[in-house]
Amino acid sequence: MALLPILTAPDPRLKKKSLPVEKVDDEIKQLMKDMLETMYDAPGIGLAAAQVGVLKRVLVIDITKDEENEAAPLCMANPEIIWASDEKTVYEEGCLSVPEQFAEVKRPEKVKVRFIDQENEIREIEVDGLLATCVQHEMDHLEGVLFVDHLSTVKRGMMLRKAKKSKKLSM
Ligand code: K1U
Ligand code: ZN
Repeated sequence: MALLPILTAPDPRLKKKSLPVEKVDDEIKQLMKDMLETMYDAPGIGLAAAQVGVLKRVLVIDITKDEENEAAPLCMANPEIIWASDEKTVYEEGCLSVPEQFAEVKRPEKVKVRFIDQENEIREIEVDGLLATCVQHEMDHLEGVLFVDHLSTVKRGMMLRKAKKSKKLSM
């Protein structure tokens, strides 16, 4: 397994659209494992392949793991939202690619997602709450969209400047 370097804004690769994978073969399975290790180490609750410079439609999520709870990872290739609720919810989101910045984003409360899992099986799940928010946040990365792109131009600019500064200070 390997820890992968996480790209931070304004890296141009974060603005690119990722390409579908043909199937979940050994290479994609290994990528999913490395992404999970990288996400747990960060720590974070989600990670899209674009954030580690791989422009493939792959993401991993685990909203459960902490000192008390066991890991319950979700690995998805080619995820598609096939239904979204009209009801919206607001969560304070963060992003490993926009360090130390948080903002409220409004998104559908529930979504149904179709994806290929780590065993190359097609699956459909309905998710809500934080998991639904996280799936949508990670799927945005596959389109080259960051959570700050949901904010006003002024707020986005301010957060990206602060993220750049905080990265410089941590180096
Ligand atoms: O960069 C990412 O895409 C991961 C991001 C996912 C996310 C967070 C909040 C709302 C929507 C999507 C993160 O994991 S940021 C870090 C974070 O939220 C966290 C870190 C440690 C423990 C708990 C949460
Ligand atoms: Zn993110």
